[in-house]
Amino acid sequence: MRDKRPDGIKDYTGPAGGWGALKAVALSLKAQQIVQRGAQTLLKSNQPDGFDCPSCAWPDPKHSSSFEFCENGAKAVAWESTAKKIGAEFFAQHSVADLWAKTDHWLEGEGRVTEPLRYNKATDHYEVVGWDEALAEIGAGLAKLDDPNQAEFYTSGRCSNEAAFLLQLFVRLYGTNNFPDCSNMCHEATSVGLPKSIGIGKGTVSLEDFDHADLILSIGHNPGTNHPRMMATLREVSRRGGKIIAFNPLKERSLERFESPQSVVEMATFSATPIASSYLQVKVGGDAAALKGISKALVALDKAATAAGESPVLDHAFIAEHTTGIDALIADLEASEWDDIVAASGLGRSDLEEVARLYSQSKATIACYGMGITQHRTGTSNVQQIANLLLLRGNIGRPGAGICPLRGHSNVQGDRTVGITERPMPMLLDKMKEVFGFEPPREHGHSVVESIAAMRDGKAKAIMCLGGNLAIASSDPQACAAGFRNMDLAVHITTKLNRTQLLMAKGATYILPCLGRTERDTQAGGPQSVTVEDSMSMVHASRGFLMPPGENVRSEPWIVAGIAKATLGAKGGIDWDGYVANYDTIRDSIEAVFPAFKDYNTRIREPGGFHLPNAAAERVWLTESKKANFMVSPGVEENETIGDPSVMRLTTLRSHDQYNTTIYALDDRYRGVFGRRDILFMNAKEIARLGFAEGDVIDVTTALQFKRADRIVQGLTLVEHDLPDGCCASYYPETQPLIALEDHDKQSFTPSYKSVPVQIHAAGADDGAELIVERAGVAGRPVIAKV
Ligand SMILES: Nc1nc2c(c(=O)[nH]1)N[C@H]1C(S)=C(S)[C@@H](COP(=O)(O)OP(=O)(O)OC[C@H]3O[C@@H](n4cnc5c(=O)[nH]c(N)nc54)[C@H](O)[C@@H]3O)O[C@H]1N2
Ligand SMILES: Nc1nc2c(c(=O)[nH]1)N[C@H]1C(S)=C(S)[C@@H](COP(=O)(O)OP(=O)(O)OC[C@H]3O[C@@H](n4cnc5c(=O)[nH]c(N)nc54)[C@H](O)[C@@H]3O)O[C@H]1N2
Ligand SMILES: [Mo]
Repeated sequence: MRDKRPDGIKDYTGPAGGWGALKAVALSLKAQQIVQRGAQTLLKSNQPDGFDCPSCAWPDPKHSSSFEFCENGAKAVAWESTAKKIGAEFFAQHSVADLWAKTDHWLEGEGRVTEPLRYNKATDHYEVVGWDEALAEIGAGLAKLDDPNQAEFYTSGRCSNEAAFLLQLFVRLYGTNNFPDCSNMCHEATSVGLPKSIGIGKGTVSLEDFDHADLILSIGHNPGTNHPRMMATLREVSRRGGKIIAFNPLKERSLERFESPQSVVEMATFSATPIASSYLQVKVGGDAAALKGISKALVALDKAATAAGESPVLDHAFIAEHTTGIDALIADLEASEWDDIVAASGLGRSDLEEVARLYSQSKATIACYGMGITQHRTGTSNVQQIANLLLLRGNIGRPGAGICPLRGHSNVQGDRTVGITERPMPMLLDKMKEVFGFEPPREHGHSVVESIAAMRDGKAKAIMCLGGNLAIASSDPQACAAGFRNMDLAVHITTKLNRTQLLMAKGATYILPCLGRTERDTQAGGPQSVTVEDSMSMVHASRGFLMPPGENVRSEPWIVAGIAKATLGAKGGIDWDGYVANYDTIRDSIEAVFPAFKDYNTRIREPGGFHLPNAAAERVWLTESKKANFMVSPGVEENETIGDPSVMRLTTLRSHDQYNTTIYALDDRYRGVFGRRDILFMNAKEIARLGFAEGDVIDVTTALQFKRADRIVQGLTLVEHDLPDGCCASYYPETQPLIALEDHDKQSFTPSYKSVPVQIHAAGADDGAELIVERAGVAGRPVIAKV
């Protein structure tokens, strides 16, 4: 332990979870002034008759009798059901210039937006506008574009199946497939990679499979923070002797030790359950090499076993019956040199061989992964290599085994299922045509990266955002700011105020306030429920019960239908009012387009909902070859060879107190950071090698291919953290300006948020550049990014 650390930095020695988690829940309820109401709300989260927690997409245990909530779910619920509100008075008081100078944390922290707003350039204020007027103007603005492909329709994955389905119907009838969505920045590598490997772009496991697995590979995700309810599952696996192997450049505390807030014994005795049995600190961006090393070692074990007359290690019968491409895969593995694998992964050969050995002994393995795998230039092939490893031992489509991508937003998977995609399958469009009698556009639309480029380059004229904080969540806020300011029309459907809504279009900008999951949604046909799909393809109903924050706040389906009507008039003959009056009718249409939703309205009324069919889990492969395919990706390096020892690889992380761009508070308890976010983590040896000391204030610039004068973030403080050599880490979104829009996975367009080549410099003078991302930290200077 060091004696003197920078302000707000401590050595955190406890487990994840435990009393700290319960204390954090109490504090977040207090901060939102809802101690009474908050506790009542939490008891309703993830219950059969309650609302779906808006935080993560981890499924709920089927027979949950006690309440299922977690620290970060509690923070999300508290943040949404806050007693704080911003309406006419707030916006009269604060000009946009005034709001721009506030931190992102402050903007959202002011509370729920309660009135529809229109920006007035003359006064530089948002002003209250009536719904009818706003909708009519937005409709006219969209209707007058020369080409529907000049409009972009962004969705963030919190919206319900019902809102998402109405949006895709409206937008396709309007005439474009421009559906950038948060998935494009998240699990797109899964959506693109897995269909080629196993014929479906989703995970194949159910929660019950975890009861039967004896090995969990946990790759590039941080469940203690981002999927805390998963910790109960991992804890059970560990307690019954299952092995968990973690691959992560950071030693995440929850993967080391976890104290269950729901275990009376652990809480009373301050004991904790060890989680990972092995922890491999892979280099940032080193997973491709690590996965190849494990597969290579596995093939070698198989050869040795066969030679010795022992039972084989690969599942040859499965491979022969169910797969293609094994020979090419083995040839590539044999051609991959151990020296290259070791150098690129940062892991020892013997460590990778040991993983292969443990894997060869496992009867049923699940591989879980998150953003540490997908947000790379090789995101798609990283995902496919995980599938390869599982297929080698037949670990897909049998109990206790499978692939488990940990989805992000609570309904990001559902939004995709019901048609939010810029690259629709012909089958979906044919069905839309059959059910609604119009010819939908066939041309592929824009993903996030493509939309931002179109906005920046003047090809797009209008953007509508159903939730999210696109300009800050995306890479390249420089391009995003230029793009949003270039618009003739920008519309934000939102619960809270955020930075993207302060990038004023050169034409008109609107903010439309919507209900959250926790709130009562009453329409002409009575109280309504919505539906969502979790990470494991379970669809269930969600019904809020709190009073809406204001009488002018509307549901997302209501707003989307309103804009559709105002834009399209009678075109298409859709009964938008009927849909809004009774969401059962939306679900009937979803069922008509997607047969998997058979008896939708009946089945969501059963407690726990229903499971969507998953062909790969039944070993039916919906690929062109009708088999599962081993996908070969040559080489082991995902980035250009660095060569220059001053270039470090930066990965961008979520703290324990944030939800994507929403910053609940400035602490990151498990990593020992309190009251600040203006930090660059690096190991002590590397800090010294680069000629610095812990606590030094530095500037970071983008290196190599995407270097540019304005790709700089100033004023971060160096903090020692156990990371592999050559790697550093910072918080997302503070270092967003370092990531070029063009730096993404070629196949899926997922930005390379987790592997940015950077250089570190002694802090230069703050040149007063315009501030776009979080001004964070009690100590040190504000983080400055030039825009
Ligand atoms: N409380 C809370 N819950 C959330 C969210 C939130 O912000 N807050 N966000 C939601 C969303 S949208 C998503 S997508 C998920 C995200 O959940 P995660 O996938 O867990 O997301 P991250 O925090 O980005 O970090 C992933 C982990 O990858 C590791 N990592 C970084 N680079 C690499 C690498 O190159 N290789 C490997 N193997 N690991 C690496 C990091 O150290 C970190 O532990 O969580 C969802 N749930
Ligand atoms: N550097 C870096 N960048 C990243 C990532 C990373 O790991 N590193 N992760 C990426 C990932 S995985 C994702 S998913 C994206 C997230 O990108 P987004 O989904 O765009 O971002 P969020 O921060 O989740 O959006 C928060 C905003 O959503 C609005 N909101 C909240 N609840 C509701 C609701 O119920 N309805 C509506 N209409 N609005 C609501 C609020 O205004 C809030 O400000 O960011 C990506 N960006
Ligand atoms: Mo995400």
